[in-house]
Amino acid sequence: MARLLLSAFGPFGEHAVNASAEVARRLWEEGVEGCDLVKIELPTVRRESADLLLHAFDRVRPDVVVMLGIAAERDEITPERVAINVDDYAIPDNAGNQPVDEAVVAGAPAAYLATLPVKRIVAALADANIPSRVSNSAGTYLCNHVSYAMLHHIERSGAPCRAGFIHLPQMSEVVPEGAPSMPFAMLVVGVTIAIGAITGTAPR
Ligand code: PCA
Repeated sequence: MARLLLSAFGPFGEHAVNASAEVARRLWEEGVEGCDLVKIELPTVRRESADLLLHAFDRVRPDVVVMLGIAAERDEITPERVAINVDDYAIPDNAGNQPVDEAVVAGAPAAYLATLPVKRIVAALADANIPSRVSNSAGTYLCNHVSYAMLHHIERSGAPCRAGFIHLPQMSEVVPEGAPSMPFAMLVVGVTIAIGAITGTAPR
């Protein structure tokens, strides 16, 4: 059994529903094969989000951390290759913070590579006909923020844990006709397959 910490974000900006939180809740309710799953929903607030996540990490001591969020302009599931030490928000977070060109962690390295098997995740999703690609930028907003903070924390603690961020499209059920999205059921299956590719239970 892999101990999995699964994080997701709640609503933010114009997104009254965040598909990542809905998917995480469904997986937590139904369970994921081969995983002892702990779920945490993070507020879309700069310091609070990472503080809560790192606190959960220290308590849970997971083997794997999968962080979820939405990238509403995308229509594919996109595991992120890298997290950068930059907070540069195009819109304020839910507490009104809008840092420009600031560090996530002052004095820390410029970037960390995710330690999830991003190519294996994409291959497993392709096998299931679920649109996916590796992304080389998680942006400079909250998703990159928590991803960087988590990878930095793991690096410093020396914990034997793999971690990374996966951006999801918004769920089709809540977007206007024609906007980029993916049906909720496909998102649930997709994230399940991604977790299987990480923990070794995927059928390939
Ligand atoms: N997406 C935002 C923050 C919360 C979310 O779900 C992002 O991509 O940074």
